Amino acid sequence: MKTYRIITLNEFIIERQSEFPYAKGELTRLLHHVGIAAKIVHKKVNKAGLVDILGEVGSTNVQGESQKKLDVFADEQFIWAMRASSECCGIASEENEGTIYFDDSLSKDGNYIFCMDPLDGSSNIDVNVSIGTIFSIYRRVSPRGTKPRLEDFLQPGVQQVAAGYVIYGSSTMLVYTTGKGVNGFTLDTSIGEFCLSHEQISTPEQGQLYSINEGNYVHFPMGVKKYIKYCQEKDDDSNRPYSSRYIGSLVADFHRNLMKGGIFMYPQTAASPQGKLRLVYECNPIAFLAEQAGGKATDGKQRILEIVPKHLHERSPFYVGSTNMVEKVEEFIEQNPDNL
Ligand code: P6P
Repeated sequence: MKTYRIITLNEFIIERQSEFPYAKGELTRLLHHVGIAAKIVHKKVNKAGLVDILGEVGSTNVQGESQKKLDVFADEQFIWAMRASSECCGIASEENEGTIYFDDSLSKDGNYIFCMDPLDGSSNIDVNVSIGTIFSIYRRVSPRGTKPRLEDFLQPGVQQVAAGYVIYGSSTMLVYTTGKGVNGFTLDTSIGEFCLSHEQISTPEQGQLYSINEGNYVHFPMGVKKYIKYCQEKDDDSNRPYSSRYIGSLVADFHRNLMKGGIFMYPQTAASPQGKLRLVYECNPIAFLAEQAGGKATDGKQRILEIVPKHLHERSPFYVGSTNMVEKVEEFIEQNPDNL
């Protein structure tokens, strides 16, 4: 009888490191340390209701949002892990206005920079809704051994060498890509290892789910309004109406649509004329994963991964998921230009 043996994240990374176009151990160490930080954050998130780690630190992050202790904790853990990897020389994080750089001997020669939203959807922590860490890895473009420059962090998404997310949900999963497909690992707490559970994830080119905050409907571009109505109409192939599914936590909404097929949309609204989601550490990593799984990601007009960021925390309208659905909403947007 064939005995099934689990493949741990570290074993998988080492097995696949020959696919990585740079020095073998570098990516291995980076992703290994992402895994360590994810396990530490998992432990805290899982007990959030039990220990006094809820509630607000009292400070606010660069977005003006009140920081909950878990945001700060997660930010610290991933910064620590990246420093410890000795491969990362700098970090951009949603929780920090400026970039962080490591000038200690261990890390200042690192070839990589790390961009992250350490705990996205944290407003859901208190109500036990899935939340996530989103990350993106680039090779630095400034000279090795010098202080990283803003240009290292404002590269277009096509330059990502790896990207992924951790979803802290009914189970904790790490899902990542290095440009050779998308693989998912589920944390087995009995052995403290992320184990390969979803190999070569491929997202359906057509889905039945659409995800958008319809509370903003009146402010959406006309093309988006028409697409939402299209999703709600019955058609003769009985594909539609689609079901609306919206959690309000990007990683949770995206992960469900990635696995089942669907589209996630966050258009520009009155409150967020450029969209709400951040290009560098939310849209780009999710877009890389979507494309690697056979899906698509645009700002409604252009490929997300080709946008050259101008500012670290800049926002972008975001449409991501099953290719047919993203192309359909782009069609509606093109046919219904807004006289902005
Ligand atoms: P809204 C969470 O705050 C977040 O950044 C994403 O995780 C999520 O997709 C979005 O905002 C939800 O925003 O305006 O619908 O509550």
